[in-house]
Amino acid sequence: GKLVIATHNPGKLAEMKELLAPYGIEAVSAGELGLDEPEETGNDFRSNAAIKAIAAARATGFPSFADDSGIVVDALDGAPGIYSARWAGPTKDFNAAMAQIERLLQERGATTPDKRRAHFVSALCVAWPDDHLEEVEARVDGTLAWPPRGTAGFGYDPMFLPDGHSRTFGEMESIEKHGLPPHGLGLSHRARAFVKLAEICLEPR
Ligand code: ITT
Repeated sequence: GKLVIATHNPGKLAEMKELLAPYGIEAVSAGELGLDEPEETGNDFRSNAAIKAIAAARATGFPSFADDSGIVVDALDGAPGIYSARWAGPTKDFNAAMAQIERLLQERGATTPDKRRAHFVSALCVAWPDDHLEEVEARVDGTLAWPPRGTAGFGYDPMFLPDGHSRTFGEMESIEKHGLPPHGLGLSHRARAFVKLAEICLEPR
């Protein structure tokens, strides 16, 4: 059947399409459909994912899949968290957003890896037109590198060094960031959440 991917973020959309590829689902994005972006008024990742998925399902009459995600920095009391996109401003300048994180870390004397802990969170929600919902959430832990490394991925990827790896997400091919075979199963927050969602409501074919 048809599925709407309720995102306007091209980096996310590319990853969601790759994760959905083995399921033979025909997906079309909210951006391609020209859907309005609902205001993300929730206080957590889960509620913002639900807001986006429900809005797209109601607008289109098709099941709709949304991700709300962000980077949570321990030394910054969890910032930017659900405000990760907003920290990049209207011009979506993630180099500036990463530099801002680094400036705040330096101010707090966070120079050693143990003081530079962070994790990405992804909340995924599928909403059906009858308002049925499935929701999952997952995270990946790591440390923040400086200067940023690599040009792959999007957002804060060049700064994020996942535990157990020597390269940042910005230095990984998407298949390795996802943790798809032969690299294991589920590395990124989004891939891990997707694995949980697939167990609930997707059948490979
Ligand atoms: P949509 O709401 O249209 O999906 P958005 O970019 O506004 O797009 P979010 O509100 O969920 O989405 O913001 C998430 C931000 O967190 C995103 O813009 C990135 O900067 C960051 N982020 C999330 N996942 C990431 C990843 O895998 N790698 C790097 N940065 C990520």
